[in-house]
Amino acid sequence: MKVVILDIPTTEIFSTPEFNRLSSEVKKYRLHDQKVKLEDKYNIRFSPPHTYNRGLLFVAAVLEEKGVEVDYFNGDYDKDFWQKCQDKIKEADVLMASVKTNNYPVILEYFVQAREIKPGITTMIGGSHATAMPEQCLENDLIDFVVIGEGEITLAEWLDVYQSTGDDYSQILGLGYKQGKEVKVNSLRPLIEALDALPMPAYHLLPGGLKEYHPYIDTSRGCMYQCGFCSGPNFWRRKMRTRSFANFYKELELIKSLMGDYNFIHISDPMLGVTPQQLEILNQLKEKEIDLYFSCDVKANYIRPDLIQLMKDSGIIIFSIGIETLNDKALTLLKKNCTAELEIEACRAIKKFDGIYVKSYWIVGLPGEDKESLQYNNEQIYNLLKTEAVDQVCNHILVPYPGTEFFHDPKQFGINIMHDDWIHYEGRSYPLIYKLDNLSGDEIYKYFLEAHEYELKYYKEAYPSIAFTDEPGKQDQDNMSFGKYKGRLL
Ligand code: B12
Ligand code: SF4
Repeated sequence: MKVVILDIPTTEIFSTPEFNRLSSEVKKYRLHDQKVKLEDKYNIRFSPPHTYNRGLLFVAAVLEEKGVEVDYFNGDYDKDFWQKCQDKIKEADVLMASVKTNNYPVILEYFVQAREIKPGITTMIGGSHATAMPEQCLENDLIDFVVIGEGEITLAEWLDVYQSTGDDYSQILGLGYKQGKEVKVNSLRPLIEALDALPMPAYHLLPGGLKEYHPYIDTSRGCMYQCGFCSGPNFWRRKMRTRSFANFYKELELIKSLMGDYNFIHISDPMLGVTPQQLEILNQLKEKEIDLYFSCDVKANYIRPDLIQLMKDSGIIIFSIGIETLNDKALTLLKKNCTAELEIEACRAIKKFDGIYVKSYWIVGLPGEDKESLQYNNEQIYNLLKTEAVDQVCNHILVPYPGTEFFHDPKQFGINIMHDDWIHYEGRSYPLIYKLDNLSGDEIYKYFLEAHEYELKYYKEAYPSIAFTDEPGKQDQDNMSFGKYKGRLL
């Protein structure tokens, strides 16, 4: 049996010339800032920025374990992947992809073409969007199977039925399928407890090898929080499971052996340093001389000096923290369990440690905001950079993703969603797909752009002697546009 996997992480961002100019300029300063504060200090060697979907590499590993021949194509690394993949599609039995909301239309576009190349090819999707909207996905003729939530065991069970003479999928938990024209969605599968029993991600399938991508690893799966903008809680049901150190370290050594001369890895747990097993992993990692540096995500709610010390001793030098907003009313509506004061205290506590770099993530246009609070956030962005409470700010516009209360019960939050044209469900796209009762989409976008102006104001003061001469906007357009999408299905 043959399977083709399409990994298409990058999709079109419908931006404006103002945004392209600002973000391109900001990006250059950020890179410079990172070079001065990190790369030169630690001799960090970052890998190329290509990205891959780690979930799909688990999927591929399960298929290979079951003796399936897998061809994997990565649209971010290889812009000609579609040319190369067509012959493989002709020979394949099944076509698989992972679906986040805004790459869904792009994936459908490829599925249309795949069915022209090989009529009747079986299709299967999984991922955040497929998990949040299984029925809606299956109503599309292009989708035969949907895997809801974690994929490994569901996929293995599905394969047994698919390869047998029978076609009874009704007993496979976590699977959506069609019986004739009727859409069927089975009950949810319990989360996988034995993470150590999972295969290692199939890194050997990455075109060009792992050294061509920014690598990441996790110590756990899941998250206990329920931030209103995140579909993670719907996916992971607010439970966390952690790997053993031995299993984590085995993957870390594998990654290191594949990443060439680069020495920086992102630890992608939604939150690191909360479970006792995660602390054990960090404690053991700090004893190893693996000569790697890491970035990770933390939350203000649980960060404290002894944990920061432990993380630093384990090689973590970039901490990303989701501030989102400094408006307590909006933070309450978000169910962040955190106040603006705590967010800032956490940043300052991390920055007290010498040589640590703090990235802060912000969301513009949350319910509970008004013009004054958005203006205040932007002024504070400048102040926090200036007083070195944070080193970097990354702004996104709110996207009410399927799987969140903001999407399924928007009125309760004063959110008005305009359409479900998924390609626009991206935190930098314009025009916005929603407005608030008290703020139009254009008003929110104005504050989003101004946030970049405040960031630039700081950088220009911090690095007055730097002049960037490249054509503004060009670099960003190259990075962001994924020109294959034609939108003919919308
Ligand atoms: C780590 C993370 C990242 C990492 C890595 C992302 C990646 N490439 O996978 C980084 C930082 C790069 C990232 C970036 C982005 N992310 Co992110 N990210 C997460 C986070 C915190 C955890 C996801 C994770 O690693 N899961 C573990 C892996 C193993 O699970 P998985 O990838 O889902 O795969 C499993 C199943 O889904 C299933 N599966 C998936 N696909 C398929 C396909 C088949 C055929 C089968 C059988 C099974 C299957 O099996 C896999 C193995 O169990 C979640 C939030 C959360 N708490 O879940 C957000 C989340 C997934 N991200 C999100 C978004 C929007 C983004 C960005 C678009 C943000 C942006 N504007 O740039 C980018 C897109 C990046 C990209 N190029 O794909 C959203 C997706 C929402 C949605 N409905 O689309 C989430 C849910 C957060 C949110 N805001 O709600 N992200
Ligand atoms: S944003 Fe992060 S902390 Fe909040 S629910 Fe999602 S994964 Fe968890």
